[in-house]
Amino acid sequence: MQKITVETKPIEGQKPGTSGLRKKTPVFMAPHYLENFVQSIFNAIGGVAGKSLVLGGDGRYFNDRAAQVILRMAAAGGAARVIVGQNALLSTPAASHLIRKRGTDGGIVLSASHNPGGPDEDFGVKFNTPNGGPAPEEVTNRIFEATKTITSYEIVEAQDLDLSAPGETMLGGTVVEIVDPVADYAELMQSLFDFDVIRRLIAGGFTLRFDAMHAVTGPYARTILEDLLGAPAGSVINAVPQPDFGGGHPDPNPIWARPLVDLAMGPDAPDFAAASDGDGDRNMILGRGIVVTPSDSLAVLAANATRAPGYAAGLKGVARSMPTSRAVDRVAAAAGLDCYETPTGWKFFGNLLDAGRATLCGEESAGTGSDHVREKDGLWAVLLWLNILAETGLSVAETLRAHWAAHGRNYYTRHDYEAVDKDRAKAMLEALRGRLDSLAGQSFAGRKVEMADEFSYDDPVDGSKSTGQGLRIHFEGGARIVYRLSGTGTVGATLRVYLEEYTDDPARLELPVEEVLADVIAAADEIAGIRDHTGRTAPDVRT
Ligand code: VG1
Ligand code: CO
Repeated sequence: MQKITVETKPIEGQKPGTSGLRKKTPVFMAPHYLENFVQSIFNAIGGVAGKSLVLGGDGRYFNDRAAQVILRMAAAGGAARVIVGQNALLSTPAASHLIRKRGTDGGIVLSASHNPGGPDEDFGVKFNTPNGGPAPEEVTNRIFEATKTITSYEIVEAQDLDLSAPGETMLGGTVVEIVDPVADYAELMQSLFDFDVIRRLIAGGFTLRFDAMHAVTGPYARTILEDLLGAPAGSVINAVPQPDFGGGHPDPNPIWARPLVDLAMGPDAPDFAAASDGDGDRNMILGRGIVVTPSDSLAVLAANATRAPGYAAGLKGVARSMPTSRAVDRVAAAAGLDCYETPTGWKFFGNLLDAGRATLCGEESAGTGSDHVREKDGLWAVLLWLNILAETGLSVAETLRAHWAAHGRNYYTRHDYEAVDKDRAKAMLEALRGRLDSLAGQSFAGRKVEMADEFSYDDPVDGSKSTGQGLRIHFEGGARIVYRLSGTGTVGATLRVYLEEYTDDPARLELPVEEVLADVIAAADEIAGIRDHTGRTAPDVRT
């Protein structure tokens, strides 16, 4: 087999964001773009000679082509083994599990997650380290540095491999092991949850609907929910992964999963409904007539996790990203658990999980997970919910009401302003940053600011520091606003404004979210001048 060295030049902008490198698909398909980035990953980890890797993706357009290129490059680099999902498919949590289970030197996940897919949409490449988690900043910085100095990459000349059936094949000196993407993951789930009790719940007439959104969780959900747990055929919808996710955004939120939300709110609502995203790490949870806010979901799971066998021994601690509502903090305080606050992005949970300081982690962006892998995990959250409901016999709505009655309610919403002009978005935050120190004591929309700052994080495990992680305004009485720019978008800037208000007044636990947060929303615009700076009068997405 012929190995060739291709001369190349650094390509600008190959800086991994919140979760890997994401760009428009044509950018990734341009000559040398993918190859430069992959070679830079290899260079940043000291080459792949003699190493083993996991490889798979969410099935979006270019997933199959990119996987073949990466296999040829791994072979050229002398990799000992690449474990690749059948048809180059692996959900993000399944990839994380395989890396850990097989003790590989890391893995590459091809996904732009909840971003749309297709020839003119988005593609992404993410490197995960041997602990199974997204590369921490120290590694992504090294990858980025490598992209700036690259002069050549290595690749073997070979025909495409047939990845359509499990088995082993050789590519040069590299063993390519094609695995069923679902099997190991389904086994892991059965080790954590009481499948018998969930099976009995379903057999007893409990109805559920899971929307795979034409993305990677389809095969996983079919196997686990329908085949293993006995949900009737058709309980999993949009279950066949499509390269363009059926033309939508595989984003489990009330905008993009509208039909599922309408179903849950309508007369034919199932007892339980859920959806996941492109790569299977996010989740949306709904009950009859109710949408569970992701921050509340994390809190409910933390409060009830010990009902599932995998967590019966108790939690070591919990962690949430800074913009996530503080509902889980109240659970932790009540249970005497440590609660950590990290920057946005799952990579910041890795050290806490590895060090045994946290068992459950979550983000407001529909991400929840535990120490079973080092990624957030959509189906895991669904199964933990089902295990809890099966044990308590309560409905989703009853579970939430009981939770609010016990801990109070953190009303929460996020407003996203998408594809804003980058310079204007940055100017807005820069202006606000300059005024942060003067805000305490001032009132906006009738709310008095108690404290304002910019979040930075000192990792308690390795001492690394991450600065510039979001501007925070705390109000007297417990309300909070956070402003930050997204690190996963591919067009302009996305401004995220996170809004929160707390109450434990029993008469105020079931009010419309927008009503409770009306002042806080008005204050967010008054303080930052969102309209003036961005020219936008309303957010594009409210979650
Ligand atoms: C977003 C979310 C963040 C999440 C990240 C990756 O990042 O806010 O919580 O970890 O996406 O999730 P940002 O920088 O756009 O706010 V996924 O499912 O897109 O890998
Ligand atoms: Co995702």
